[in-house]
Amino acid sequence: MSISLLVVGHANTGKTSLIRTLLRKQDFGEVSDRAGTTRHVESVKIKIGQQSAITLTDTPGFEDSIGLWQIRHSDAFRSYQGADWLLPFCESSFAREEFEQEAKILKQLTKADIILYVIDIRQAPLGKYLDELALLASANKPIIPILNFSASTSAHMEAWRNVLAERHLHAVIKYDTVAFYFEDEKRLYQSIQSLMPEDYDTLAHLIKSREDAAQLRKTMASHQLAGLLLKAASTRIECTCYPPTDDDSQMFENKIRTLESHFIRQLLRLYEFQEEDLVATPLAIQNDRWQQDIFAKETLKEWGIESGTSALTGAAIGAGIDVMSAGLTLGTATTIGALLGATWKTGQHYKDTLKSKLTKRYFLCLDHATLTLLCLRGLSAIHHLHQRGHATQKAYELNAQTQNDDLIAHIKPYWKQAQQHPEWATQELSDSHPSLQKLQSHLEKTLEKNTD
Ligand SMILES: Nc1nc2c(ncn2[C@@H]2O[C@H](COP(=O)(O)OP(=O)(O)OP(=O)(O)O)[C@@H](O)[C@H]2O)c(=O)[nH]1
Ligand SMILES: [Mg+2]
Repeated sequence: MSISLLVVGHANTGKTSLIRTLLRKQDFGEVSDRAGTTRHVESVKIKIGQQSAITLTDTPGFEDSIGLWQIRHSDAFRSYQGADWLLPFCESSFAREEFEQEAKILKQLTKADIILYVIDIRQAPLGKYLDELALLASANKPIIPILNFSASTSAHMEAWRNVLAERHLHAVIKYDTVAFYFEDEKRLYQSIQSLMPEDYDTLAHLIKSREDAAQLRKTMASHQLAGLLLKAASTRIECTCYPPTDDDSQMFENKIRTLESHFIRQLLRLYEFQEEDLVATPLAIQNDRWQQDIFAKETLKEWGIESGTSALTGAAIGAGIDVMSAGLTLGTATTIGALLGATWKTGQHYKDTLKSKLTKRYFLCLDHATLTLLCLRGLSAIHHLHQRGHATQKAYELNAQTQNDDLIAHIKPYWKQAQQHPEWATQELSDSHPSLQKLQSHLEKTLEKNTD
């Protein structure tokens, strides 16, 4: 038997939205900022594997609770004690006519184990809401008030807590179906645990499986981002001429944009969101001359080549040409073979690149700034999706970038390495790829620090 939770509240307080976030599904019911969106009772189950743990029942909102309160205390129903008025009321003409919506809620009360009363805390605790609470309390079922819309501060929070405490409702849950925090959801399940001790283990199991799923998503998302960064860093295209033409640049930029959009699609699937939930502003790409990087001072030093000339670290325009002539004036070689000779331990890729340099082949590849941008955008997307409630209706615009110099310093060596492995761009990178694993672990640690 699963635990039956009845979700009730005034019209437009976020009842259907609450169910969507608890389910992690965007397609349950209909959500809109019009009052009276949900017109029918609808139940859905939260499962752990094949086992259903909780049944959630969505209801239309209360529309005229003051009127209903008056009917409850009118001659027709005044004499009934406690919950006894519910059945005769639901069979009366009131339930078929002016209180049709309310009757749909009241009919469910006897079937519920616990009532979740959803409150829009942007509203003060007005009389109509207190009437709803009193009508619900007459069913003698436990009530858990959900203070919804709590991501933004509300002047009414204290007032709500007070009126609820006066009604002996102390186990109040703060919630927001748009800015979602798992800790809030956990508190809700813990409150249910304390009200239904016989179902303690089922709920403990549900909490654990939700925690595990969140952790697994974070790990997989970091893995996807690490893959994107390695692929982007190792992507290069050979230019048809020097300096590169606009067509070359366009082709290169499109390759990088395709990689990023593939990553975003994977990520949305992982978090069970739709493409329209995340809008990526076009990535501003700065492509750089591959040669500049490879001929940077440190790289040359690694090869045992001293770069005394400023031409080697050269300016952007003409860097290739500078390096070419510098290479020849180093005095170490008049042929490629001799230059590559003595101190050569670094491997085929350097050789190829150096060779291409000296034979006037030019490549475009991503520079540090754009890789940093890709990394920060990726982290920002993951961070957002991790805390995006499944009831959110507004798309997230992916342009936020929070600087993280520490992380970038740590992961820079991996993309430097990737730049020397152009074959990574076209290969399937295996899960045990050492650079992929290390990069993933740095990204995951960063996400751990920033998300709950
Ligand atoms: N910012 C924010 N918006 C929310 C929250 N909960 C719901 N909304 C928005 O509030 C509006 C109403 O949400 P619904 O879930 O349709 O509310 P409801 O209580 O089911 O409404 P009815 O079915 O009409 O009674 C929608 O526009 C939601 O996107 C929340 O916690 N924070
Ligand atoms: Mg609704």
